[in-house]
Amino acid sequence: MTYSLALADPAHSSWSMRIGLLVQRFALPASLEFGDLYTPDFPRLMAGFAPARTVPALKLPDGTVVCESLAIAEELASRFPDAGLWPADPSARALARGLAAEMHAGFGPLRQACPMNLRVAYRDVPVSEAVGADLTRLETIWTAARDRFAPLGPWLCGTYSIADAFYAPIAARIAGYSLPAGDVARAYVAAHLSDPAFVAWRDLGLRQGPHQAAYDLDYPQISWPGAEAINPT
Ligand SMILES: N[C@@H](CCC(=O)N[C@@H](CS)C(=O)NCC(=O)O)C(=O)O
Repeated sequence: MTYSLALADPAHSSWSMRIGLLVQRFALPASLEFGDLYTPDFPRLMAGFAPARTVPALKLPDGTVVCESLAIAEELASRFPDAGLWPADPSARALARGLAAEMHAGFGPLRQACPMNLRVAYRDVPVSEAVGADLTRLETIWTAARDRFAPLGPWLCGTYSIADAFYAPIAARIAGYSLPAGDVARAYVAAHLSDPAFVAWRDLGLRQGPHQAAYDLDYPQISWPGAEAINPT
């Protein structure tokens, strides 16, 4: 038996994207199994990953099922220590762990107001106080990481890590909803938009999964932004 990963609509399931992107970016040996959200396909997929209730869910070679994105990422990092899922530098690793955990636990207003949709981009999206506070917090923590680790590479803690996979769907929202972003956030979002694994994941999202009407929002649509087109604050 091998590793298998239960995931849902690549265009919409942000938790699926985090782990799917991680597995693909680090070429980890896991087979991806997709089920369409809000269709009978989804419970059918999950039946094979009991007792998991949500995606992503990872089935280990011994049949153990791991749920919760952060636990899955940690388990993969332990099982593939040479892959470099966390930064090698201990300080960078500690910071990356905190960043990933903050994402896993937070940013509810932003996630709720701007559900992930890799198929369309909008402009003139109103930014509530709570969403604005989330964006400010992102700028703060991304800046703290980038100020320290920029010499090691374009990602939060230098090299691409679990922390970056966790923030990829946030980058997609900032781009796709034309949300205001400061200089650090704009550069970081741009790094995601031009990352080949991100591009490949979005391409999968364009091709796979049904149209989910619940994700249609009534804002003016624009074409998907290139890396240069993120809104300044
Ligand atoms: N805290 C969970 C959240 C997972 C989650 O909410 N996944 C959504 C898809 S993005 C899901 O499975 N929804 C189906 C359901 O709740 O029935 C994690 O980190 O994995």
